[in-house]
Parts: sequence; C-alpha cells; structure tokens
Amino acid sequence: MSQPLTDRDASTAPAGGGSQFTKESILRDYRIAFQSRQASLIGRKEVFTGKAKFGIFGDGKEVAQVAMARAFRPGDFRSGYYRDQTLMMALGLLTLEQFFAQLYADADVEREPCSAGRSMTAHFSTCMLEPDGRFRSQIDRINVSADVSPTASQMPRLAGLAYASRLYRELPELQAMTATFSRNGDEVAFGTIGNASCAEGMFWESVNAVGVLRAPMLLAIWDDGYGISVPNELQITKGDLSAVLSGFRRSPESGQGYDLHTVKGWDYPGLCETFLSAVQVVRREHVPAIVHVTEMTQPQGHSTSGSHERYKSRERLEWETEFDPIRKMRQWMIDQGIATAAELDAAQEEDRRIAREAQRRAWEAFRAPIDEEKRTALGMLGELAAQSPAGEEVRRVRQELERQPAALRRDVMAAVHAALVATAGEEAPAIRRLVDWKQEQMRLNEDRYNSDLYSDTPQAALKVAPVPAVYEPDSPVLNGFEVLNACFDAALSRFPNVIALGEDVGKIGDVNQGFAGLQAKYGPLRVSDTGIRETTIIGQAIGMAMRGLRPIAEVQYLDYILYCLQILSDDLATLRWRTKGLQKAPVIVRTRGHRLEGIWHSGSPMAGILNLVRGLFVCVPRNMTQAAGFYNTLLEGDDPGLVVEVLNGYRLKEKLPANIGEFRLSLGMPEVVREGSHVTVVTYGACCRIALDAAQKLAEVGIEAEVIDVQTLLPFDLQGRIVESLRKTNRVLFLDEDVPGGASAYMMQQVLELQGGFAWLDSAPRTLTAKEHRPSYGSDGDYFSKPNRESVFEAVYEIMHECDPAAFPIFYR
Ligand SMILES: Cc1ncc(C[n+]2csc(CCOP(=O)(O)OP(=O)(O)O)c2C)c(N)n1
Ligand SMILES: [Mg+2]
Repeated sequence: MSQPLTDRDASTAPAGGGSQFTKESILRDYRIAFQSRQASLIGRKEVFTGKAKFGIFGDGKEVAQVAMARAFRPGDFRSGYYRDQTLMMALGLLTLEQFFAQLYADADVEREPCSAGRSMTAHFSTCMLEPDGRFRSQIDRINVSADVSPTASQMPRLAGLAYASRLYRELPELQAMTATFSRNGDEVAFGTIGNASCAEGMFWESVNAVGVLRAPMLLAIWDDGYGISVPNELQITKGDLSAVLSGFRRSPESGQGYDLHTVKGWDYPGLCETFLSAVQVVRREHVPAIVHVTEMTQPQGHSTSGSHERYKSRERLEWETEFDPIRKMRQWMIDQGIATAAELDAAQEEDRRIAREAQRRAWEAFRAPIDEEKRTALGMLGELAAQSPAGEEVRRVRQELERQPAALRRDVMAAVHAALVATAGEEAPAIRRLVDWKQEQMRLNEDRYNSDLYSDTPQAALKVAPVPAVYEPDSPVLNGFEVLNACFDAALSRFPNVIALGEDVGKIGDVNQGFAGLQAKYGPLRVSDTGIRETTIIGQAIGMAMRGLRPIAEVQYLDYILYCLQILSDDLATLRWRTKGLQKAPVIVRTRGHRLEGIWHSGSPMAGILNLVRGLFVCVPRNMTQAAGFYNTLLEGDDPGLVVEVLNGYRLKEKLPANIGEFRLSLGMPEVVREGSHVTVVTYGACCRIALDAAQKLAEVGIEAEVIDVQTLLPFDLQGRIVESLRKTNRVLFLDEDVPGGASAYMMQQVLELQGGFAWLDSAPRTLTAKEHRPSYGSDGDYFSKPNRESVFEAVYEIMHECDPAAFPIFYR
C-alpha cells in the first residue's frame, strides 16, 4: 500500500474530506465506508424478508468512493450509476435513511429525494430546480444528474455536463449566467461506470467525444472484474481496460487526449492521491482524465437476484474477502497509527447501530402514511358492512385487508374496489363516502406516480403565448431554408445560451444551410460541428441543457434518429418524470425527414419515435415557417422537443414573416389548411402538400375534402379541433407516410377514442399510409412506396362511394 498521506493545498474548498488528511477526516471516511457497508448488508436482508422488491448495492466499492469524494468541489457534477451510494454519502447528498427510503420505494420526495420512489434503489440525483421550475444555483452545491439503469447511458449526458464548463469558460456572452451556473468553467463533471459497461458502444463514443471536445471530465471505472457473471476476458479486448484505453493518452506534442491513471480499489492512500492529483489537472487545464480502479470486490454479489458463488471460483471469493477494501483500510489506519483496533471496533459497533436505526426509522416513516390510509379504509369498510345487504362480503374483504401486516396502497385500493363491486347498485351513505375517498386517493396517487411527464411550471412550453406571424406588403419570398436561417439567426442573437451543434452544422451551416453563415457570425462554440455520433450529440445536449444552456442539437436525417432513440427515450424523455420535477433538460432536437430519396433519406418512422419519447414534444411542421414558429415556442419553454422538418421543402418558396424571431405557434393546435364538408383528411408534414393536391382534384369531381394539419403529434390536438371537423363531415381519413398501423393509428386513437370522434362517424374510419417496407429509391420508388396524390384521391373517393355509390361510382378499376 502507498505511503502515508500528507495534506495538500488546503485552499481548494473541499466537498468531501477535501485534500486535508487529518486523523479526523480519515476516520470520517472510514466510518462513512463502514456505515455504507452496513446499509448494503441490511438492505439485502430487507429484500429477502420481502420488505423491499430488489436490491443493488455499493458494497466493495466504498473506499474508492470516499477517496473520490475528496476531489469534488461545490459546482461540480456527477453522472454515474448504481454502485455510488458511498460517494453520495461522503458528499453529504444521501443519508442512510434516504438510502433505505428509496429501497422501500417511499413516494415522499422529502424522504426519498432522488426520485420520490419512482426509481429503484441506488438511482441517485439531487434537486436542481426551484419550486417554480427555474434552475437553482448550481455553483454552491454538488449536482447529481439523475441516474438511469441502462448500462453506460450515463456517459452521453456526462459529455455535455463536462462540455458546458468549457463553454462557460470560453464564451464571454455567457458571463451573465455565471452567477447561477459556473465559476469560470472550473467545474468538473465526474463520471462513474462499471468495467463491463465499458463494452457498450456509447462508452467509446462518449470517451472519444469528450477527448475531441477537451471537456473537463473525470471518469472513474469501477473494475470488479465482472459484469454480473461475465468476466473481463469476455467483455474487453485483452481483458484489460487500461491497455485498450492507452491510445487515448494525452500526447505531449498536441496536448490532446486523456490523463490516464490506474489504481487499486483497496488502496485508500493511493486512491486519494490519484483522485486529488487527477482532478487538479482536469479543473485547471480542462484535460479529461480516466481513473481505472482495479481489484475491486463485490462481497454480496451483483444484486439480490442471484448469488455470485455460481460464477466466481473459490480462489476468487477468498481473494475478495482478503482484499475487501474496508478491511484493508482498517489495517492501514492501524499501521499508520491513525486509530487503534479498539477504537475502530468501538466505532464500528456504533456504526452498525446507526445503520440499523436509520433502517428502522425509514421503514416506520414509509409505513406510517400507508398504515393511516389502511386504517381509514378499514373504518369505511366497517361502516359500509354495517349498512349494506352485502355486508358479509364487505366484511370478508375488510378482514383480508386487515390481515395484511404490510399492506401497500394497491392492496388498500383493491379492497375498496372489491367492496364497491359487492355493493354495486346500493345507496348506502357509506358508499358515497368510500367513492369520494377513493377518488381522492386516485388523485394523490396520480401525483405520486404519474406527475411531471411534461413541465407544469410557469415556463411550460404549453403555456407559451402564441404570437401570430406578421407579414408586410414587402415581406420577401425566400427559400424555405432561408426562412429557417433567419429564425436561427434571431435566436442566437437574442439568447446567448443557445448553442447549435451537429454534424456539418458549423462550417457549412448544416447540409441544407439552415445555419449558413451563422458560425462566422457567432463563432465555432455557438454553432458547432460535431463528429458523426448521434447518441452523444443528444447526450451532449442533455448535459448542456441541465447546466442552463439551450442546445439545438441536430440529427442530420430522421432515419438516423434510431442511433440516439435509446438515449432520447431512456434519458431525455424520462428526466423530469423520473425526478418528479426536480431536474429538467430543455433540449431542442432538430432533424429532417419524411421525403427525399432512398431508403435512408426518406423514412418517416414516426410511431416508433412517438411511442418511445413521451416526455418530449414532437412537432411535425409542414413548412419552414411553421418550423420556425415551433422553434421559437420551444425556446421560450422549459420542455424538451423534437422538430422534424420536411426534407424536400428547403427550396420551396415561403414568405418571410417580419417578426421571424418572435412569432410563436402553440403546441397541440391543428390548422385547417383547406375547408371542406364531405371528408376530413387528418395529416401532417410532407403529406399536407399531397393531401392539398388531392383535395383540389377531388373538388373537380364534387368532393370537398377538409384537410387538417395536426402540426404536433405530441401533444395532439388539445382543443378537439379535429372532432369539430368530424361533426361536420362525419367521415375521416388519417394520412401519413409511416408504416400501416403506425402514427396514423395513433392519430385515429386520439380522435376516435379520446376525442369521442367515433360518435360522429357515418362511414368506417380509414388510414392511408406508406407500405410496410422502406421507401424505394427514385421518383417511381417513392411514388409506389408512399401515399401520393392519386392514392389519396382514391381513398377519399372510396369513402364517398361507400355512402353514395350512384353519385360516386368507381371508375378507375
Ligand atoms: C443496456 C443494459 N443491458 C443490460 C443490463 C443489465 N445489467 C445490469 S448491471 C449489468 C452488469 C454491469 O456490470 P459492470 O458495468 O461491470 O458494473 P458492476 O455491476 O459490476 O458494478 C447488466 C448486464 C442493463 N442494465 N442495461
Ligand atoms: Mg463490474
């Protein structure tokens, strides 16, 4: 083991023990590690006795984490994973009680401040927002971005958290924001990841991106040799991460690359030295670093789902016992004369008690409100049993609930439901009271478990007031891309925190020139080229947005959104919900699609997207002016959004609104783009033009189609504009270029089920979509793969034929 520790520069205000190595601070580290271990041991038992559903703990990783905590300072960020309980405790961001509250899924945000019971145990976060939804100051506290479960998914966001420091240091126009978000970009974004998760593609994509971005990231790899049961030899080339990462090492000539460190997970002084020296360079020079912590252990195995004796050899298990980091640290403290064995024994005894008591208090606090609800329900059920002819059945239901010692809310609600079924049709006063109480509980549970998918703050995108486009007599008629360009120019000049990034966005101003000339005007940090790395373009934007910036992140084509759909779905879309409104990342994702040429430049996989990104708004404007209106709205709001521009519309002519920087479109407001009385055609994006063309042809045979552009798929027609049209036409066609049963089926469900459109129909509702396969290449390929003027004509005509065959005879087949 390394030498004794000596104090370093004490001016770096420490967050954990900092760089001062007093006996007290070392003992404090030890006790946090020990208490954390006790929490893991007790936690596992809590799962096996049925009080918690699942456990995944940080045992074996404790000592490295108390060492890492010393490198943190207020203003820093963490993006990590489920092994970090000790780090959280050492940073003062998680109490033992809170740890247990999350284990029990306590839905009270005061008791379980990481996710209000929404995430499983060991998914950490800190509150980043004021009650009104604005960002709290980030510089006087340590900020933990909310964890997710998919392995390595903490990495793309980490890239953005780190990169924001660089922007705050290097962009003078962000100076005004530094009081809340940055001290000269001195903040480090710390990451943690398991060794096996480094086999994921996005690990390598993120490491590469951060190296290119020269962002101040300090990444710790907790290497315990396994990913569940699979050893390093089957995870990583050469079985050795340090070896394969070595190509990223900083080159002395260019200064680019990483500082790489390797240190053992049981070597407390070595870990402290390594983290403290590494972080100094990261902070000062904005050079990223990786600390590969090897020889870590996992005394209780991966999780409560199975035992590690199944896959670890006896030798390995013995080695893990011997090299248990807490045991090693204890010995080192005794050898160094920091504490005697007797003193440590006494401290350990006390720590065992502290952990047990915290567990008991957390359990009691978790149970108390539920037991209260149960008592109330039992009282009401007793009352109902006395009043009802079905009293016996109600009594049975009541008894069953009473007998459950640790009844959950679902058990209470199931009993109430059963009693109401048993007494259906009766008029006892107790029934009304029970129904009212049930409704009240449903409302409370809605808040506990379902709130905050979208913003409900004063800045919510849904509350942004619309501003109509204004046209002057001399307003110029421009190419679509020039309209967008004017919009982005206005946004960049009005909001200093707007940062555009993406492939080819910088120098050439994107492949369709939406940002043409804007890098020259605003500089390469405001309008940036990135590598071809969709996942980390989105991750970068998420991290930046969590630090107060307003990224417009571009995915070059809609077809390539599949590369980042996972991170959009798992991270961005869930962020506000999974923290019950304690964190946000108002990212704007820009892409283009629907129609151009060939399989991978004209896809429109909208249902796939819609179904995975609830939590984002999805705008599908039919032209660039509408797109500009949505960008302006999203920039005023604090929700994330996706805007799909129409790929074949950049060279179509549009009149430039005089207020291109200010005009705003409301989300969830369809527009009737052609009025008609016979059939309603509901569509969006590029299909609007096709529907309008078809409507013109239909008018020639006496059919008046009403064409409605839904404009945003999420949210969808908030005021029921489409059902209003159905009241008039009583017939409907849902049209788009997704696959059959794709977004057209979604629109149908929204209109017929949610809006009650079914009641107004005189004809069967229809959908017209692209074929099941991807679009073929060339104009004919497009024509025979996607809806076109003729197929729309025929679909509408057939609806009319069905209701009046004489007036509308089929003449084309
Ligand atoms: C994308 C994804 N695949 C699989 C899993 C299931 N899983 C959870 S943890 C884990 C092993 C991770 O090992 P490692 O990164 O070494 O971290 P450790 O648990 O050993 O600390 C796996 C396969 C997951 N959470 N996410
Ligand atoms: Mg591992």
